[in-house]
Amino acid sequence: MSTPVEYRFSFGPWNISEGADPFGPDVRQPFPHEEKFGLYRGLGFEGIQFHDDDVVPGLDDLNPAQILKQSAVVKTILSNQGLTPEFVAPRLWFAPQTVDGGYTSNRAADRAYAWDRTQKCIDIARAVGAKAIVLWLAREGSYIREAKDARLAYQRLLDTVNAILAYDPEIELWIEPKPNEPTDQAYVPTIGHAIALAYASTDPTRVKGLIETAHALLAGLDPSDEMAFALAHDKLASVHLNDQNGLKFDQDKNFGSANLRAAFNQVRVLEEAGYGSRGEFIGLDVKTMRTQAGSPVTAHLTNSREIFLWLVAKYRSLDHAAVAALREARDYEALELHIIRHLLGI
Ligand code: XUL
Ligand code: MN
Repeated sequence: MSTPVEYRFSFGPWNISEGADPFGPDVRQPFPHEEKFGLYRGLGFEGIQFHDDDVVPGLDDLNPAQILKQSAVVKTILSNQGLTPEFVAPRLWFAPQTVDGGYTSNRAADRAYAWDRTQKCIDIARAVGAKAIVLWLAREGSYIREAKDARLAYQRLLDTVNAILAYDPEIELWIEPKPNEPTDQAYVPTIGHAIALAYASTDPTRVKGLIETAHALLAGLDPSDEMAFALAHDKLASVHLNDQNGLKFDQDKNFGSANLRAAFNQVRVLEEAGYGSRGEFIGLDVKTMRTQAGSPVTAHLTNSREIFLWLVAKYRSLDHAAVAALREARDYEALELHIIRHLLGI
């Protein structure tokens, strides 16, 4: 057996939120990003995930020198706090130019905006010392199928991937698939789609995936199998562990809170593959309940981290020989009971 992985955890500043939802306003006081950076280590997290404008607010109106100056300020804060910037993601779903997507918009001016913003995001990633950008392709999809030429859209996405690889010879590109929300149907709904783009690209070694539990569930797939698929291709660069109670809006519930056994299986697959042994982070993309009072509210982050570690302990204390024997005997009824018993601690 290889040495057990000592996990490193990450989250993004958006995971400490003011609690607005589509039906109501903020319910908690805003908590400034710079003060959030000071909370990470105390909460047990050492990786920080960014959107480009988390690092450089208002970047659309800034010139390259101003962008680099602000990135340097954040880099210094991170090094003073002992934090590692895991990735920077271009926020391509907020600006008026992105109402119909960026890279796949039907309008050339919108596509130009998306590419300009992506270059800025890569510059920011390099300036803060992150080795990757993440593409959550929020609006790269359609509300109705007739709106766009889907085949052309895939070509445009591949052209973008290749342009990113050409723009910077070292940056990695991690695609975070999601099947819907905010669009009706996204063009990269699963990790299979993301990995196909990686292999079709000019440098497959630098194109990888980030799998979010809730997104896989929204696609009707098992998150642990999605993770196993990416791991089999050595393309699981990061995860957004959380949970989701059935097919509804993207809930970002605490890891393991809706389906403990599915969470256990994600942990099992990660453990079996040695995920984390090359410094990969356990990212937690969790949202607190809107009912939660206080500012800042961080219990959802520490709770999800703790649940993850409890499940790691559960996996490590499993009778692996018994599991192997039951697999060999093809006695899956007994195997299921063995797992449930173990999870219940009976
Ligand atoms: C959206 C989502 C985002 C990405 C980062 O559903 O998960 O938080 O993880 O942009
Ligand atoms: Mn996510």
